[in-house]
Amino acid sequence: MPIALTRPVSAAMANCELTHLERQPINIEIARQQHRVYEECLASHGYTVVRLHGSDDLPDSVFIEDTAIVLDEVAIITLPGAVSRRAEIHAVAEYLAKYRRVVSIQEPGTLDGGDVLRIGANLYVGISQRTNTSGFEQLVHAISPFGYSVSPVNVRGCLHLKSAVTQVAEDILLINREWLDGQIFEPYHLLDIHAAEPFAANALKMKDGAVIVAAMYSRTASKLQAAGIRVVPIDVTELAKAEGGVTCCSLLIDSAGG
Ligand code: CIR
Repeated sequence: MPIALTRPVSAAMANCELTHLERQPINIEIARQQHRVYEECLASHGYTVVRLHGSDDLPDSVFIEDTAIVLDEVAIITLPGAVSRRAEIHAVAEYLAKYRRVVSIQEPGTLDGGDVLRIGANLYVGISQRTNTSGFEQLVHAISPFGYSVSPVNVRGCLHLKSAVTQVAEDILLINREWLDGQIFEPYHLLDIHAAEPFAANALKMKDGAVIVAAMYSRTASKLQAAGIRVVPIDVTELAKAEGGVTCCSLLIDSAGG
């Protein structure tokens, strides 16, 4: 059974990193409730949800996606671009080391999991404010022996590559072309977000093909539905105030072994 690794909302989430948003009050109880619904959704779509322990010292620790890239052959532990987030990696590394060989990104490299879009054996890596070329090169070195192709993509105006593009069906990517040059993705069918919903490109495709989207982006959700995609809208308003999307609250792992 596939695993969804999660981490609870920190009591300190109000002190989260923010890059493109103004700080707004976050209701931690509502954030926790939204996160629980998100976990329940993953469970009802076939994932075993494994919740690591929380940390009130790590405001952004709920955004576990940024701490690792898990492939069948190896797990890459990232070095998050935001210094305040670096201590998040330890609990994740400890868990993943039970199931995978673990390789860690080292300074001067930085890499956030939100910058890594995997489509089968192709990995696209956002070069962003959080991920630098050394982090990219270390990732290439760690995984190309296993037959993965790894391509850099410059992103601008958003936090991560997956703020701008995610996979929503086998051959369909949901994209905001304002935030990257979409040319590299042209072999896929590209579905543009609704222009009034720039943050809507972050969607999470589950194993059964259903796609979690943020409920507030209903116009983009309608476009997905019109393309034949099964959409599961979830309220994530409080997590979004911390600049989090729906991919970043879990690490989806095909199987514990492998
Ligand atoms: C940060 O700025 O690092 C957090 N406040 C939000 C991280 C969101 N991560 C993601 O989309 N992969």
